[in-house]
Amino acid sequence: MATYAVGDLQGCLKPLQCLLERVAFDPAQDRLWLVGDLVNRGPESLATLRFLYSIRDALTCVLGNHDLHLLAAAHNIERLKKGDTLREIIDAPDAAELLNWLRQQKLLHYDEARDTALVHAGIPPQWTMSKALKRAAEVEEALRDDARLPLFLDGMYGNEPAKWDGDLHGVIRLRVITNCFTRMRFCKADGSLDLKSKEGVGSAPPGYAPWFSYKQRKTRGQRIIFGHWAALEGQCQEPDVVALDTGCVWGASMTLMNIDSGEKYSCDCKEQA
Ligand SMILES: [Mn+2]
Repeated sequence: MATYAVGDLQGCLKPLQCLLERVAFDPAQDRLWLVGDLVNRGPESLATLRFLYSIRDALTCVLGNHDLHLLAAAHNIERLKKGDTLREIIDAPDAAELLNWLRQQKLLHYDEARDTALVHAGIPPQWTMSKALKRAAEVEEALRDDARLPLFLDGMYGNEPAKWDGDLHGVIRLRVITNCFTRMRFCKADGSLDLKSKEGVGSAPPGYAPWFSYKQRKTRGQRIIFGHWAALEGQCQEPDVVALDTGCVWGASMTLMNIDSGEKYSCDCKEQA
């Protein structure tokens, strides 16, 4: 029995299957952790989601910004954008089943035995792991609640407020939490987010730095596996922070890691470009 983590899929099913074959993944025995952004932009969003659903008992999955965008579009809260490949999911006969599974997934997973977290974008420097888990649970509860889900999805969009404040409440509070876990790349030492820059570490706006780089980061020493930031090309200088998005949907590669040995595997995604 082995446990693997894989980077952003974004509807690229063939590279995922290539990786699972490479390690002879057995869904009856092995486990697969997913960093989120399971769908969108890539060629096979519906087939990817159906495949994941078929092996759901073997998965540990956190949600990314594209997964939340899918839920919002399916609830007619947000329109699909140019380049989105989500229509086939929304129109599928099994959409309700797939989306109902999707919204049960977490924003942050923490494996205590391995002292390892799984998150789409990251954990802001000012939150301890236990604070972060409590914040994530607030959004996870809203996602699972039929009455609260549309309100959350409707209030989720926006870059402001940029800074977390424990006194925030309602959908604004959930929006800041969601932005931290699913969209963050650069932030200030106090956790204020910049949600515009998407390039590599060198493109930090003045006063900002990658969320993982702060010396006083409260999760320092704990392992964090994340995706979302393709421009890092899987490189992160922090010893316990593992960047797994290697830009498959942009024609680069998809990366799988055995989370206990640290061994990495990659499959080419050229045909996706
Ligand atoms: Mn993302």
